[in-house]
Amino acid sequence: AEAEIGVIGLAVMGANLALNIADNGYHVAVYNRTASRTDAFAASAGALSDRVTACATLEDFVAAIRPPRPVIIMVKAGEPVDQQIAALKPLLDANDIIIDAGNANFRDTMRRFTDLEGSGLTFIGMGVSGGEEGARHGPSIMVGGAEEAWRRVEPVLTAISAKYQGEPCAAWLGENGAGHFVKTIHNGIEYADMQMIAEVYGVMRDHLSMDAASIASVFSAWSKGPLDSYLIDITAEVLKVEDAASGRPIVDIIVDAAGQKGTGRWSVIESQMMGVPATAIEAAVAARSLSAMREQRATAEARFGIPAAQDRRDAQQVIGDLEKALLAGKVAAYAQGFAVMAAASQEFGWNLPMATIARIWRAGCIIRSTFLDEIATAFNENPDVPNLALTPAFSKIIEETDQSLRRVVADAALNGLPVPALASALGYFDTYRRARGTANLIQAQRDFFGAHGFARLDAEGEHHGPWGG
Ligand code: NBP
Repeated sequence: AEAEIGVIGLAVMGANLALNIADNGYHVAVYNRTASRTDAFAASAGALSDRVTACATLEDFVAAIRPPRPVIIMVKAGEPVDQQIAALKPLLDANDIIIDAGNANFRDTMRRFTDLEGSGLTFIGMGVSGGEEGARHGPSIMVGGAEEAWRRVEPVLTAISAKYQGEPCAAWLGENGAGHFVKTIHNGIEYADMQMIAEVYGVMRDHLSMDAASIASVFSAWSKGPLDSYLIDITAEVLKVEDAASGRPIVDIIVDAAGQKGTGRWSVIESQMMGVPATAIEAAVAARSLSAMREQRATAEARFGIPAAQDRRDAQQVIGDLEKALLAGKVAAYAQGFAVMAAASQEFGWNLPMATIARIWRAGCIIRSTFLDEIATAFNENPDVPNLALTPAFSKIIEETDQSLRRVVADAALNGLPVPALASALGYFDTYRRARGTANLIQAQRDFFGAHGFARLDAEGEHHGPWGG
């Protein structure tokens, strides 16, 4: 047994993670349910073959790893993970560590922790972000489990992780489901980021009548400013790509129906369960669902048409506003995502380190950006702030972008351009910043029909109204 670690599952993510591990000087054993995939992987390992032991059976795989064995499972999330754990369990020894590195629902991770209790085996639920490229050259790694177990795998995980100015983007975030929960919220924020980018693209395409190449130039310019991020970079890049067959921009040929695998939805469900609004993520998830209803949308357009265009403001002014609106929308989405994590930290007793989370998202993952460096600094300086928007740095961004967000949402409303995530960000800020809201009326209604009672501004205790009296 010479391997120091094992990887099960050699589809895109597992294969690249295994190569990354070998690249960092570790000897890795690999196994995949379907042997042909294992063979293909072994054949592709090239110069790294010396440090790869490809195994045809799970027994050979376990035997190839030096105990106590760290075993990374990188298979399709859900049932396959349970099946893989069940198959592994009888073959492993006490102190071996099973690491589920897929996109697990953290509630499944919590259940797996409970199921493995008393088995002598150690479990880690690990969120990995960065797609294929990240897995191969450095992902962001979010770890949940016993801190002692993390210490044992820390060297290899930090070695393979992305680095932000030399700092590894891998960290232990808390017990049991903490890592997978944080990965879920990462993906929820990713949904919001992508949706808001798509919304400003829509304004440029449908309101300013810009072609893909011109829109690409705008995103390229933005990537040198405060919006500098991986998602803005790839947006500029994809907008420039032409379809070989038609010579048209490929985005103009791609069907406008987005897929989703569940992490965005889980973010929304968990935030709702804890009563913490994540409106930008909700809007993004709903927008993907609406995007999938293509036939209905076509029917509705035929029935209602699109509102007539209003007088247009100067295009450069609109573009300037779009940049700032996107920044404002980002502040809302991240403030909401971090608030959801703060609530979950309380609820599940994780003590999530907010600044560390922002730090390990600065490189490797899909939402990597300079913005996250500012978030890390803000949480470092204000560890107990209830909302990112209230930190001095982010209050300032809101002040500087507020009017632009208003103009973008107002223009969009008058022109019938859908900007649900940006509009939700504005609604969130405007609700959050108003000390006297309108829920007094809701409380009156609730008391009227259900005798739910209300608090008074001028007296202690619970009161009822003189309804119908
Ligand atoms: P997939 O999610 O497409 O899963 C394919 C892998 O799962 C194959 O190795 C397959 O083996 C294995 N598998 C299946 Br399906 N059922 C199995 C079972 N019952 N027992 C054992 N193995 C089984 O692979 P992926 O795209 O590499 O993603 C892996 C994980 O990483 C997922 O949880 C995913 O959500 C997560 N993730 C993906 C990305 C990304 O960009 N793709 C990013 C971050 C996280 P087979 O070859 O025998 O069919």
